[in-house]
Amino acid sequence: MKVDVLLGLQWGDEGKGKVVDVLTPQYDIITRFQGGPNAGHTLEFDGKKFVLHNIPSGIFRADTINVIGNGVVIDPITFKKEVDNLASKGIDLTQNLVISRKAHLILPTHRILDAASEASKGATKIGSTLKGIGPTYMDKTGRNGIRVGDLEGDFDKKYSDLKAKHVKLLEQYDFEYNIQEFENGLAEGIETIKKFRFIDSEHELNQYLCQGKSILAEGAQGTLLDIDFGSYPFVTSSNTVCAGACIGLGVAPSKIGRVYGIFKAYCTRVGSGPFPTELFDETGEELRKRGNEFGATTGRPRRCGWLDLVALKYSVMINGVTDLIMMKSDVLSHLDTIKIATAYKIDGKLVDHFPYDLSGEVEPVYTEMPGWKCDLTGVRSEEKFPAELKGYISFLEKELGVPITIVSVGPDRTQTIVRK
Ligand code: 2SA
Ligand code: MG
Repeated sequence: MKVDVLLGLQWGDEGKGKVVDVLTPQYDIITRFQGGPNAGHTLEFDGKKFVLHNIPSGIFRADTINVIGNGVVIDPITFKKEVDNLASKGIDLTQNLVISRKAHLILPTHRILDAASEASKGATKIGSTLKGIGPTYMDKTGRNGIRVGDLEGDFDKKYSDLKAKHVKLLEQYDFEYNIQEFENGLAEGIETIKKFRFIDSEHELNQYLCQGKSILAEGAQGTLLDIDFGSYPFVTSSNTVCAGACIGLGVAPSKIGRVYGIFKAYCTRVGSGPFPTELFDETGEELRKRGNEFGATTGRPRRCGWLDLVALKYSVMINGVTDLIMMKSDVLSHLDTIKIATAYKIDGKLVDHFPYDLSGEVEPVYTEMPGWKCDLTGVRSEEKFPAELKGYISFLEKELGVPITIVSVGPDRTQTIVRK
């Protein structure tokens, strides 16, 4: 058996949570391999809406095992909130969620450092979710981090040592903070994490494969936020691309099977950084309203724009996407014409590859396609697709060289059309 990977091809919020939920019945194990509570994966079914941050989206099916892999970072305080919130809705996680001992812990002082760093950058801030992601991964690569496995050992000593280091680091910033406020709930959070089984996830996952069990790796954020390949420095601090699944789970590249690449029929970005096809007019505002484009973790309004094929082709290449999944087609239903960027003009030159530097004047070159001008939310089969939507799909498939196997026409599980 192989590990299938599902990931976002844009700047996050492509609808990964919904698709994992739809695909879950095909898999025995769902696992997260990077990121942490900066993610916001929204799932809707039976008239209810759930937002997951640290917990894999397979948690709603009782017979699915959910694994938080070694590449993930966990904040005990927000983790407890997430667990309690799900428990209040009748979902007991203790039986089907396990956590890698090698996953790193986000400490209160990581969140303070995140906030202090962002405040010090002023207009050039990253627009981070302030969840402490950057400083935690810095400690991981700087070989100072504290891992889930340390909760079984001398966590207290390690915590006070690292906290003292962080307090020293914070002296360089002109930033006021109350450490007690940030530490509120830490002890309870740690107790909650300890209720779960800690595992050596690389061994367990490889064993599952040998036993013929199927695994789906659920990406967070998106390819264009990848620390290596995204629009650096306006990126997150982990490898969000397919290769990140190998590192964040301990599975070999030869064990990767299908790669599901999810994209929205348009494009959004939350936080700072370049976004060539961003719309600053009413069309953008309308997309935000119709698509309910607000951060699932921070509530921040997402920036909206046209689909960017230059970026999407790059993402398909980096991830080796085998199946494309197009989300939120229904959000474009009001438009007479839909634009798709097929190249950029930079310094008067036509560029058709995703460039090193996106920070200057990048003018998208658009192709226009006719809109479908009809409500798609009730459509349940491909035969009922309007001709213009079929045209949009075939244009993208031709350009990207990969089939679009699923089209989503609304947030509910049932609004998902698998193409033959
Ligand atoms: P961080 O917090 O250090 O990872 O932020 C660095 C950049 O990565 C962006 N980022 C995200 N972009 C889209 N969606 C994300 N998750 C939440 C959601 C975001 C929210 O699902 O809506 O609620 O605001 C996410 N997480 C990180 C971030 O905006 C920075 O540009
Ligand atoms: Mg999200």
